[in-house]
Amino acid sequence: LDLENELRNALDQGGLHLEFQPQNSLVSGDIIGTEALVRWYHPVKGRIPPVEFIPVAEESSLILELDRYVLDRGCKQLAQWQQKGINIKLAINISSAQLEKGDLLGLVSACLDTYQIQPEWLELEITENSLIKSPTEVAVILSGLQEMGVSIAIDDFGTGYSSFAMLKDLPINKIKLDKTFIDAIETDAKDRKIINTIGELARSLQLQLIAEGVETNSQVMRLLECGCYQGQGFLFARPMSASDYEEMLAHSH
Ligand code: G
Ligand code: G
Ligand code: MN
Ligand code: NA
Repeated sequence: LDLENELRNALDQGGLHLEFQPQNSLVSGDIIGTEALVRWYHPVKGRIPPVEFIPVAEESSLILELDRYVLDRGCKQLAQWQQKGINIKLAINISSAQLEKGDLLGLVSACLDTYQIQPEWLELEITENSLIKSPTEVAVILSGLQEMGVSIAIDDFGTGYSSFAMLKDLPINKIKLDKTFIDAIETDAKDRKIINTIGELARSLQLQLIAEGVETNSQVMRLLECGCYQGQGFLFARPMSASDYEEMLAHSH
C-alpha cells in the first residue's frame, strides 16, 4: 500500500490524532494560546512525521479531508476544555487547498455550532502562500471568518510570498515569525533587524506577533530586544497529548 492509501485508511479509521503545544508570553512565561498539530502513529511503521505525510495529502484531495478532521477534533477538544472551565485559545492549521477548493466558512460555522464554541477561542493559521493564489476569493473567506469572530494568524511569516498589501487589506490578527529567523537570531544581525522591523510593522498595524521554534533563553532575550513578546517552542514545551496538556496547565498556575 502506498502512503496515500495508508493515510486515507488512517483518516477513515481514526489513526490520526492531535497534539497540543503552548504559546507563551516571553515576558511572564504565561500560556496565552495553544496550537493543535496533527500526528500519525502507523501500526507498523510507527510515528510518521507531518513533513512526510502532509505533502502526500496535499498532492491529493486528502488534505481537504485531513483539514476537516483536524478542525473537527480540535473544536471538540476545545469544547471539552471549556466544559471543564479551561479557557484557552486554540489555533488550527488550514491548508491552502482548503482556502482554494474547500468550504472553510461552512466547516467552521458547522464546528462552532456542533460544539457550541465561542468563536473568540478559535484561531486559524494559514500560510502566506495560500493568500496569493486566489487573493479575491481568500479575502471573501477571511472577511467571513472575521464576521464570525474567528481570528486569523499568518503562519511561517517571512518565508513565503508575502506582500504588505496583504497585511493592509486582509483581516489578519497575528503574525507567526518563521523559525528560520529565530534559529539565526543570535548569529545574524540582519535577522535581528528584520525581526525588529516586522515588530514595528506589527505594532503599527495592531497585529499580534509570535516567534516560532523558540529553543533557548538567549533567543528569548534577543526576541524581547527586537520587540517580540510572544513565543512558541521547545523551550516552553514540546507538542503533547490533550491529557498531558491539561496536566501542564494545572501545574502552571
Ligand atoms: O508538527 P510538526 O512541527 O512536525 O509539523 C510539521 C509541519 O506540518 C508544519 O509545517 C505544520 O504546519 C504542518 N502541520 C502540522 N499539523 C498540521 C495540521 O493539522 N494541518 C495542516 N494542514 N498542517 C499541519
Ligand atoms: O509550520 P507550523 O508552525 O504549523 O509547524 C509547527 C512545527 O514546529 C510543529 O511540527 C512543531 O513540532 C515544531 N516546533 C515547535 N516548536 C519547535 C522548536 O522549538 N523547535 C523545533 N525544532 N521545532 C518546533
Ligand atoms: Mn502552524
Ligand atoms: Na510554522
